[in-house]
Amino acid sequence: MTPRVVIAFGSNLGDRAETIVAAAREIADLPGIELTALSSLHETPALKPHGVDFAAPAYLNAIAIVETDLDPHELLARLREIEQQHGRVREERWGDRTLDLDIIDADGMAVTTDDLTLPHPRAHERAFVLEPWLEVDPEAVLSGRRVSDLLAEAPR
Ligand code: A4P
Ligand code: MG
Repeated sequence: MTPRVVIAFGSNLGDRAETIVAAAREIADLPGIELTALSSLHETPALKPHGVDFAAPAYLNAIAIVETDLDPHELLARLREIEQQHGRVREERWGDRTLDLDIIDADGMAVTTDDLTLPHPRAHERAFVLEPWLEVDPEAVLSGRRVSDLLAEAPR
């Protein structure tokens, strides 16, 4: 079976919905990738390193499920290119952005390198990741825990 990879979208600058929909299409068009599910867009307040910031522009978040044999590092490089095409500028950590594409999980694979950690180290406690994921896969599991249980425990 082809590995299933979970990709998270986040945008809080520009035309957020248009950016996410366009990025999803660009991911679907990548060679060696089949997009099998895309969640709806969830509006969520910006989480900053010091906590939720209601003064910052709100995010739209979404989740895509893809099937691909691409190595996760290779996939990350493709996602970085798509972020760049949508005008992503990297300044402060967790700063406002037109588009953030994170790999949440790649079939449970464990990766710890300088530029890639899998599963995503913060996804398990983020309702803005877990909720859209559950929408497209009610049986989803992250690091051996049911995503529905993780969501029930996640701070709101
Ligand atoms: N990196 C390591 N592992 C991964 C992975 N699994 N997927 C590295 C993607 N990237 C991964 O990311 C920083 C570095 O993480 C990259 O160099 C990559 O090689 P970045 O996209 O440059 O910067 P970032 O996203 O600001 O950093 P970080 O720490 O990954 O942020 P998070 O944890 O992704 O949080 N609030 C709401 N409501 N919705 C959001 O989507 N997102 C963030 C970003 C903060 N607050 C938010 C949201
Ligand atoms: Mg990121």
